[in-house]
Amino acid sequence: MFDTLFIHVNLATFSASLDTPYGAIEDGALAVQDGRIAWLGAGQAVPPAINIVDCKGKWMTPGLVDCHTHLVFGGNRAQEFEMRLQGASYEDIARNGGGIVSTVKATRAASADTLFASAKARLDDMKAQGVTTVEIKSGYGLDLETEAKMLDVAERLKGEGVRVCKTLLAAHALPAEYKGNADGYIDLVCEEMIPALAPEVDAVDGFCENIGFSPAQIERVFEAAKAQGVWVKLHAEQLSDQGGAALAARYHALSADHLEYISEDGVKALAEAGTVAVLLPGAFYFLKETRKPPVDLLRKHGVAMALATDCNPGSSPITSPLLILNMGCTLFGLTPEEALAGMTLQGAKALGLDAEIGSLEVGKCADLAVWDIEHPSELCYWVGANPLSQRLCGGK
Ligand code: DI6
Ligand code: FE
Repeated sequence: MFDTLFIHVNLATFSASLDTPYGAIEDGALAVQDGRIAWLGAGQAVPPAINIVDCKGKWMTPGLVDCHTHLVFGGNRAQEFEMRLQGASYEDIARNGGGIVSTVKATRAASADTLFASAKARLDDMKAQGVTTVEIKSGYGLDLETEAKMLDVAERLKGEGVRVCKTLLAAHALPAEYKGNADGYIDLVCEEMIPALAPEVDAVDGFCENIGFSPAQIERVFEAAKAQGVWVKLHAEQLSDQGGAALAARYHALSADHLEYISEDGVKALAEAGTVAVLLPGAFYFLKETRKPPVDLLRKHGVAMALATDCNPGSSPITSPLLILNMGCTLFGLTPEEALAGMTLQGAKALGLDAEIGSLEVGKCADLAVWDIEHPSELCYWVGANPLSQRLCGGK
């Protein structure tokens, strides 16, 4: 006897073993036992279960995986939004003491409880749209104490019925106290912050950019992460081509993220290393960028593409994974199947969790979303609607 059996449900499995679009099994059933998927198949000979849920023809997908967020931060940057609407650029604002550095001030000043409350509200929005796994980066502390505070808040969010992956993004921006001394700050990151916080995190990230850190500085961060045995990932080629993606690939990064300015050589490097390309159309939209990531090249070289909200106060104040699915299609030209795979299986891969989550397969965690839709493409189609009917994380 299984714990729970979902019947009359169309399954968008995203399983590589099925070659139907979306890995679909129509009018199927899925059984859950001890928090894992224990059985699934077409609807005829279903196994017995204690609890039977008739889904009446709804669709089930893997729970959504948001593999790139900056969910924990103090304050917000609506006033910068006003400035940008009057013509200031994101880079102008960053160079004039606004931008990431202004969120750093607010995050340092905020108590852990305040940070928790605001992050939880954003997380609740995501969960209400089917998210069962979220990655959360630090990076608005830029000192050991505040980076640790952010990661503690992320840890506390694990109590909210969602899987949380924690990423140390100490190399996000240069804090005011290190102005003119970026190498000195990278010393601090490599010698103190990474050794102290590596045991708390799943990965180490950085921002490789003109307004962030150089490839040489990021390489030092990656070496320090490697010494601690932690995975790396990188914000690369968002505003210019710095060769960050190739650098990330050399360190077998889980993912390289943004990639609007990536070259074909960068794409080839990702393909060879098996590094996932995480596309973030929310930031592209919100910053009114015009250069798109080269989706055709990523396809041509067989690079896995994930999609994420990049939820953050400066470039993507977005808590809706469904809106991002739509933007992935309308702005970047993904097919709905690619977009949905990007927020399930490929998102899981970008977190190194694809053996556990991201598709409907026997043995994987029962992280499930049931949607009141007639076809999976609807999840990319509606703007502002929320057809979620049921959400389970680890069978609960
Ligand atoms: N790129 C981004 O889009 C975010 N971080 C990054 O490295 C922006 C973060 C912010 O503006 O607060
Ligand atoms: Fe980001």
